[in-house]
Amino acid sequence: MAKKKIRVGLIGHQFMGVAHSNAYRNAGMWYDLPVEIEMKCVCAKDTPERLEAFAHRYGWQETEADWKKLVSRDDIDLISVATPGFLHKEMVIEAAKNNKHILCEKPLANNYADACDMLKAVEGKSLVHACGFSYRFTPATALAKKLIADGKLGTIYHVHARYAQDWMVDPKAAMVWRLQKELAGSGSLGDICSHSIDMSRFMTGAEITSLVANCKTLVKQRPLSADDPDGPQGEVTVDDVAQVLCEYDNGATGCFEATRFAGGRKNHNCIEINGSLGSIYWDFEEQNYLEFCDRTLPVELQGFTKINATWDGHPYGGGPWPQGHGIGYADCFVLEVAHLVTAIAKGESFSPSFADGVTCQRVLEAVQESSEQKKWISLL
Ligand code: SOE
Repeated sequence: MAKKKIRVGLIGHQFMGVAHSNAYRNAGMWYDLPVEIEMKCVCAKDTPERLEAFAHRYGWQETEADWKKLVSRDDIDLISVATPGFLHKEMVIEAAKNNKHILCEKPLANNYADACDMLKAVEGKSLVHACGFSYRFTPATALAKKLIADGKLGTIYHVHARYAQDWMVDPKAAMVWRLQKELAGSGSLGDICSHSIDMSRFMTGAEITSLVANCKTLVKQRPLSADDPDGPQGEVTVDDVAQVLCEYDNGATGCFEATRFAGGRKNHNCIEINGSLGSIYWDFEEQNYLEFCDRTLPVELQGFTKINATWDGHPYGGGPWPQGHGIGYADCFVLEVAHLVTAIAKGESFSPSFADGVTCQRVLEAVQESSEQKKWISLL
């Protein structure tokens, strides 16, 4: 029997637009889904020729220049929002009004109030909403969550996460939208610390209750054009680095750093969690592996064991490839989309949802507040 179709509309065709396109194109090939994904239409601000070329290359049937027309089409069920943060709110609210299921990239919004409005727009409607914390969908992070839920780490004492990149370390690197507050909301904080905050919530199930933070812009002026590094300069209005100390509702303490100034670090998204019975460590750059120290073993056998989380028996074991063959960055999005369309088909909710996006956004806002006021902020 022919499968029911989920017809998708994508807004945005840059980095995340590509990641989403690849996921919609391949999810049904790698996973046995209860629905068929139809890549109906892509919308982005570009010349018609370039948008056509994108659609052709990534498998979209049609193009549309006006996102309002896209989200109100009757022949589209799911809208993917893969645009800069300042556009999320209006697009999501309009899509919700038109009863579309929605996948919105992270951070959910540029501020907490907007994120709350977006959640309100989808609440009470029979639509599935998803916030794109894609790193949740890796075998090793799923295994870490399972070990913690199974009590293998015992009482959780510490979360220590660092998300370090280096694409802004050159002071002559040019201005981009991610460095402008009105477009991006914040810098490293919203762009990458949001992933770490969400990961700590995902793995531990604990919520941040208070925090103190320091956010800093390290290079305040940047060339407006990459072709003219000594030409006209623009002001960087977001943080280059965000550092946070926090407390969790399970009694644990946390420590986060997010930076784009860590020379040699390209996508060093790592997290260590220490408990009374053991510890885990994960680094996205070795994403198929989870390091686990089991303190219940005889002391001479203790230490971090590097577990390949793509073997059978692990949360995503028995996936499309034989065990041990590993998966990559694009696969996180494929798994995210596979879970999302399955949830839509079954009428179930999806996690991470807009509610997760809102919780993360509240933490991000408290970080900014703490850094500005130089004091601890309570989230209770
Ligand atoms: C850029 O810093 C970026 O692409 C983020 O926006 C993504 O969320 C992260 O996964 C990789 O880095």
